[in-house]
Amino acid sequence: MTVEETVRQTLAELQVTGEEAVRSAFAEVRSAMEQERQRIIREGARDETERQMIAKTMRDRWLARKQGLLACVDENWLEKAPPELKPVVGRQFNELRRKVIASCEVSGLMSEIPLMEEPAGAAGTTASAARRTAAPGAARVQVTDLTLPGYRRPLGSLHPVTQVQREIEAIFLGLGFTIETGPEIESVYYNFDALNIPESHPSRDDWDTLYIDSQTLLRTHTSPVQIRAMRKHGAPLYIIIPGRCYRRDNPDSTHSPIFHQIEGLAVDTHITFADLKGTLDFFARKFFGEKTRTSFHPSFFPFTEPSGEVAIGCRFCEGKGCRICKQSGWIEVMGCGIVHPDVLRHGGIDPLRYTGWAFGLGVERYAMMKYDINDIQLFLQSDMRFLEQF
Ligand code: FA5
Repeated sequence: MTVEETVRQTLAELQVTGEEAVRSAFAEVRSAMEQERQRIIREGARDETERQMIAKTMRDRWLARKQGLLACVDENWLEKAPPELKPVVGRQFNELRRKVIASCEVSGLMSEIPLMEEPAGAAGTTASAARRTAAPGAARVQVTDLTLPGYRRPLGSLHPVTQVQREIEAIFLGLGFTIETGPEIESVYYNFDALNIPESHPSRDDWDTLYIDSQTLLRTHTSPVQIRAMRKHGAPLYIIIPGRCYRRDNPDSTHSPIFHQIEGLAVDTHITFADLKGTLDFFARKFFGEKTRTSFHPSFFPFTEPSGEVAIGCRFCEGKGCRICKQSGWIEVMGCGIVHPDVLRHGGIDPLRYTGWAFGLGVERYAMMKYDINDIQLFLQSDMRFLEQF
């Protein structure tokens, strides 16, 4: 029975009823695939076009979604396996799939299939003419046909979130800030305690934070790197901290469980709220356009005192009030404030000598504003129709 005939029948029809029989049925399929692969490598190809065709045929024969041999194994063996054999069939299927994917990948196969040509002695004839006239059984050597066109690989581009992150970084680098990074798997101490976030704060709840164990979590913001950087570098300090953050937020058009933030931190002698306002106003005009107006509203973060929210004049209605700004004329773009003295202390910096300001913004939300994107989920879906626009 050929491998096609075998995989078009169910295990019951093949009278495979025990675990050992399942293993040997899969071993036969693996060996059939390996033999085919060895055969096409042994036979080689006459030219680049034929080599590509042989590799693609092998890939499609085994991996085509509908009629490929692997799809048949899935449909007839795995899906129709009796419940008691499901675990072993599942394991065997995964192993087979890994093997087939690795063995039938087109570029890998092509690199193994040799080009079969006559010896270099056939001077004066073209490669194909020489092949036609060559005596059967003449020695075959591998020749690369340099006249064939090369492979065209489509050019990629940076993800829109990375583009916006780099744009924001460039503005602050221009102001003399440097970039600092920190771990995404963070301790409860750095993520909450050192930032003055009390045990009772709702953000520490299991429903808001993804814990790894009771003392370790996926960081919910980039603020813990404030403490790490203060301890590492001391003051004065002018840094921005880009990075991925995680929250147990249900995905919707403006929330994603994985998103990016950029944190800013300036610590020096005589830093005041005026420095914060001046810097963030400059940043907003650079990023959103010179005519952008900013507004600072009081807010609360445990790690800054006083705390604020920065809003920019709505670019869609020019401050008149619309659906996007919820008729307020303003769109909130970041949280900020003067670094709490306790946070400086946790960072090993004397709050009587130094003061500081900090801010934190969501990069996806900036990309959404910049490119007029109405659903944050698009950033993570890897849909080429979306990504190709950037
Ligand atoms: C914070 O995370 C503070 N650490 C920011 C900060 C730093 C304030 C320094 C003061 C000083 P907040 O929870 O508001 O704040 O998050 C900041 C930004 O992250 C939000 O404005 C939003 O743009 C973005 N963000 C938060 N949660 C999500 C989410 N689930 N999906 C996408 N973006 C999010």
